[in-house]
Amino acid sequence: MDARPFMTRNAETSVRTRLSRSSHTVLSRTAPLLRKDISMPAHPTVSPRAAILLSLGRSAVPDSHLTTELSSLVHGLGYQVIGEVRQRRPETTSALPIGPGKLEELRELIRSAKESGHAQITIACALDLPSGQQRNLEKALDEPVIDRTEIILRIFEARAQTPLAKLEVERARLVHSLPRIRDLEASRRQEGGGGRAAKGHTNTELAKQAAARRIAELGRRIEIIRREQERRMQRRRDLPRVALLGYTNVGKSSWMEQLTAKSASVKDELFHTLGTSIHALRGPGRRILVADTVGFLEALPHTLVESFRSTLAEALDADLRLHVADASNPRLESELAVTRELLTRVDCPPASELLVLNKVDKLTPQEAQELAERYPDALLVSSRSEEDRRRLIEKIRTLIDQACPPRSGTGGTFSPDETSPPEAVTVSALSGATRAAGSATSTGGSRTGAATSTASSPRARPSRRTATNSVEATLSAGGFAHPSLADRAKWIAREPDLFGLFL
Ligand SMILES: Nc1nc2c(ncn2[C@@H]2O[C@H](COP(=O)(O)OP(=O)(O)OP(=O)(O)O)[C@@H](O)[C@H]2O)c(=O)[nH]1
Ligand SMILES: [Mg+2]
Repeated sequence: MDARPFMTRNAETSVRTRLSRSSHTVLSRTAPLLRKDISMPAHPTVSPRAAILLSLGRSAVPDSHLTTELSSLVHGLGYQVIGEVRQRRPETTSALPIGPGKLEELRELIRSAKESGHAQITIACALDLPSGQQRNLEKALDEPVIDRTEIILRIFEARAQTPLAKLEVERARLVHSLPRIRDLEASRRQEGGGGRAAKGHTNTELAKQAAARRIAELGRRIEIIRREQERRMQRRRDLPRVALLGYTNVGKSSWMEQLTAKSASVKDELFHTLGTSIHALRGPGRRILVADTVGFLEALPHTLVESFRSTLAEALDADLRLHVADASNPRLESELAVTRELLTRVDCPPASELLVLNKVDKLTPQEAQELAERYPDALLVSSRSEEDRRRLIEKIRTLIDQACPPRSGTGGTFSPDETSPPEAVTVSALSGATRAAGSATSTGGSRTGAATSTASSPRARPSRRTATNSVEATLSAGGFAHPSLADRAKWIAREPDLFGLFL
C-alpha cells in the first residue's frame, strides 16, 4: 500500500462543500486532521462524472435488482454509468471486497474509460462496504469508491430543502462518517511520525469527539424543531387523515395529484419526493387530509432510518394508510415486504390500510385478473384513469367513515363551493414531528397489506369543527388571536395560499 495522504486537495474541497457551515466549523478545528488523516470518502468534482457499478452478491448471485436500483440512484446523482463488474461472493474478511481477477477487470475498465476521455471514474458499490475495504479498494484503484449508504446520503443531501431536513442529513452524514475516521496512529506509523495531540489523546480521538459533539448538538436542534412541528400537527388533529405510503417510484405523488387536484412533483426516479406534503381530498363531502411522503427502498441505511421516522411522522399518524405498490413490477411481493418492514422499524402504529396496486394499465387483462385473485382486498388502479380516481376516492371516504365516524352536528362536511379547504401545507422534507403521545387510539390490527378496517374505533379527537372554526383555532394557537384577524378567518378559509402562511 502506498503511504500517500489519503485525501487529495480536490476531495477535501468537495467534503467541505458538502458539509454545512457549522459542521465545517467543527471539522476545521481539526484542520490538520482533515487535510491528512481523516478517511472521508473522496468525491469527484470534475466533469464528466462517470461511474462503474460494482455489484456484490450477498449470496452466490449478485442481486440484479439492487444493481438496477444502484444504477438509477447513481444516475440521479448526475453520473454516467459506463460499466459494471460483478462479484458473486464478496470477500468479507480480506483487505479487499473483490478477488485479484475482478480487481484487474476493474483496472481495465478504468484504463479504457480514461482513454475515452473520462477524467475521473467513481466506483459505486451496490452494497455497503466496511470502511477498511473501501479505503483499500480506493488505494488499489487510485479512484474514489462510494458504497450504497454514501450514494443515498448524497441524494438526500442534494434534495433536502428545509433547514430541518438539512440538519437531519448532516447528522446522518456524521454518524456514517464516524467509523470512517481513519486511525491516525496507523497512518502516522506508515509515515514514520507520532499521532498524539494535547492531553495524550490521539488526533483521531479528537476528531471523533468533535464529530460526536456536533451530532449531539444537531440532535438538540432537531428536537426543538420537532416539538414545534408536533404542536402544528396537533392543530390538524381534528380532521381525518389519509397517508400515501409505499416503495419509491410506485406512483404515490401521481395519486396525490389525482386525489387532491394539487400539482405534485412526479418523476420517474427513485427518491424523487423527500418530504411530506398535505392537501385536502377533492370533491364534495367531508373534509379529509391526504399526505404524500418519501418512498421506501430496500436496505435503507441505518443512519437514515431515523430521518425517515421524523419525515414520516405526519403520515404515520394517519387514520387510513394507502399502501401504494407498482402492480407491474415483478418484485411486487418483496417491495410490499420492504415497506412493511420499514414501517415496523419506524414504529408505525396500527391503522386501517388499503393496498393500492397502481400502474395496472401496464398489465394485460389476464395479469390483472391473476393479481386481483392473489390480492382480493386490494384495489387495482391506474393513476391515469378517471374512473379509478372516482373509485379510490369513494373507497377512501367509506374507510374513513368506518375508522372515524363523523359526529353529528360538528360540521364535518362542506358545501360544494368549499371543496378546496384551507389545508395546503408542505411539511419539511426529511422532517416532521414525533407522533404526539396518546394521539391515536388504535385497535392493534395487523398490517397485512390488504384492505382492512383495523381501526374500527374512532380516534380520540377534539370535536370536529367547520373550516372557519379550524382557521380561527389555528390563528389562535399560532398566536394570531387578534380580534380583527379572527374576524377575517372566513375569508382566509377561501384563500389557501394565505392560510399556508399561518401554518
Ligand atoms: N403507467 C403508469 N405509470 C404511472 C402510474 N402512476 C405513476 N406512474 C409513473 O411512475 C413514475 C413515478 O411516479 P411518482 O408519482 O413520482 O412516484 P412516487 O411513488 O411518488 O415516487 P418517489 O417520490 O420517488 O418515491 C412516474 O414516471 C409516473 O408518471 C400509472 O398508473 N401508470
Ligand atoms: Mg413522490
